Amino acid sequence: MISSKVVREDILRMIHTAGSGHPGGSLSLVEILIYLYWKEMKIDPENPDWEDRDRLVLSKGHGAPALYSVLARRGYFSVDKLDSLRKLGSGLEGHPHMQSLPGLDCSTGSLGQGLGIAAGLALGLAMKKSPARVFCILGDGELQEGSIWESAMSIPALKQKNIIVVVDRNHVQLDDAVNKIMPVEPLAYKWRAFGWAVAECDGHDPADIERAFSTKANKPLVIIAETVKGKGISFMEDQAQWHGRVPDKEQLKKALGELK
Ligand SMILES: Cc1ncc(C[n+]2csc(CCOP(=O)(O)OP(=O)(O)O)c2C)c(N)n1
Repeated sequence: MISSKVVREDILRMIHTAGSGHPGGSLSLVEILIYLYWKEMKIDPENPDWEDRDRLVLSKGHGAPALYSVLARRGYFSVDKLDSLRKLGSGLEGHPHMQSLPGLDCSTGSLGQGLGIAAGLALGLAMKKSPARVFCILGDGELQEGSIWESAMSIPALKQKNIIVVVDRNHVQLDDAVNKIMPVEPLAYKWRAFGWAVAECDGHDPADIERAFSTKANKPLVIIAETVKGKGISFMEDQAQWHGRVPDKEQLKKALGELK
């Protein structure tokens, strides 16, 4: 299992080298993605197109640097390739493009679409009698998109059980706190009212993440993972200005130093 420190270093270096990208919402995803790719998902990095693999839909596609680091570290492609984030033809697009990189199960970036795609994928897999499950990661600001709630309503209505949603509840969206722009609370209550089983966890504590994923329910499961935007870097934590800002040379040095 890779350490979260390595993935955070990758994210910071990649975005610095690319001169573009989203550090805040990538750093909040680290422990969730590590848990999924090392402990929860049935996958085979040697055979990324295996039909019965579990799928991941990173609906908040701007968190791509975290996903690319985890995929590379898990063996889907060479770690050296991480230097080519956002370079034309590299396959490491600013937002995931599934035709360009092994290990990607879905192209995303336009917020609000991932849960609907995940629902369709899960339905298709169930019709084929595949044991595969679909994991879908949503941002909390993304929950302001109405299309999320259409899917949240249809998934329990269709009795879909091969789908697990994780909300990266970092409380900050593009330019301010979610609570100030359009509050999404009471979040657990809303999902329950739509027919979901809800588990809550500390999204940076691997044991607590594992506990949440082990929730047994006869309904689709949503995990609300409490996280910190910019987690691990003092001057980025909880700061909306680090949603889509690039660390310069000095800031990168300081950030990497903090991780040590
Ligand atoms: C449909 C759509 N509208 C706007 C954007 C631009 N955008 C990118 S990230 C973002 C904020 C998302 O906030 P949140 O879901 O909380 O993500 P996180 O804080 O985890 O990065 C916005 C508005 C987009 N990608 N798609």
